[in-house]
Amino acid sequence: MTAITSLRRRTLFGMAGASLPLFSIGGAQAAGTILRLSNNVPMSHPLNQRLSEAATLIRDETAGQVELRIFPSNQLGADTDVLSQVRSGAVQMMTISGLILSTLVPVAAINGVGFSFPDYPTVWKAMDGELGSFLRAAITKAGLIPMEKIWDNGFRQITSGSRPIESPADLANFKIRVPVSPLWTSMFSAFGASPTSINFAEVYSALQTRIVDGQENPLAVIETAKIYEVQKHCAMTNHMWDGFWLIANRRAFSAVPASQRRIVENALNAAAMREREDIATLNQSLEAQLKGHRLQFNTPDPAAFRTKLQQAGFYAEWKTRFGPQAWDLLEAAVGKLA
Ligand code: X2X
Repeated sequence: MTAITSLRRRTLFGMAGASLPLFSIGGAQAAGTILRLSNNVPMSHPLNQRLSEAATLIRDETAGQVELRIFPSNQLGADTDVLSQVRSGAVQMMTISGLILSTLVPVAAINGVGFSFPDYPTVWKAMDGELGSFLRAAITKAGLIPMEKIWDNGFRQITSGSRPIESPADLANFKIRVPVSPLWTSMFSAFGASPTSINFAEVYSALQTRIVDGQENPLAVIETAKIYEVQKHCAMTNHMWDGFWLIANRRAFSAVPASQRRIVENALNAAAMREREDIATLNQSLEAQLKGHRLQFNTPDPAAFRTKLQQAGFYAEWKTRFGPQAWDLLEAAVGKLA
């Protein structure tokens, strides 16, 4: 390929879609696609381990025509900024909590309703079933392409620096970081806490400098992002289940030839299933591991927290905000909530 054709190719690709062309300097290799995928967890998190494997598989199965480039640890920016970039096509893919995605697709926060999911079998039945389909349709309608399988973030636990959280009363005026999402703010306000919205990119330093006293995240995140270095206590509240949707910019993803797109989708969905298993395995050892890092654990009674949310009108409010169709799908999976 001459320099001129490769340049022209670049221009054409640049116009056709936001995905970047691959072209070799002075080589005969035809152009392909680079898909940049951003996420907020460290490389050591199973999500990035499985994404890396998927990237290798995709490269091999497309004979090098599609390169999935993984950017862990918010290297391309904080979640809410990267979401804008994925919408514009400057970044082609990201994994994102449905609750943060709800700033664009309100109903995507519904899996985060406090104490709705009792266990993992219920989570996967709902998210791989009708509720998940409903949510993917809403995401698609907003102009993004969600992969079929949602990745596990996990059941969330509350960590703190000053004192343990044993009951809802301990959350009164507690300065807690929450991700940028109305549902999170609403839920911790209902507990009487003082929530501050902060992107995950800033969480470690916010805890270190005591801008906030605590945060909440699944154990796999607390471990891999070394949150235990800046927190003392961990209350096993399991107050919500949270997952990562893998979304793509529609123009960029549609520009990938259909046969290659199928390879990408299959690899990513299979990787998500393996990542769920990784987290399940890790969940059996993480508490002991984190105790080894001097994090102190306690297990509060979830009933008191749930009652507090009920009394504050949290369920009634969110039932209205999500609408009857979505709420019915959630309740069909988890049972009556309010
Ligand atoms: O921001 C968080 O706390 C994290 C990593 O769990 C999410 O992406 C929601």
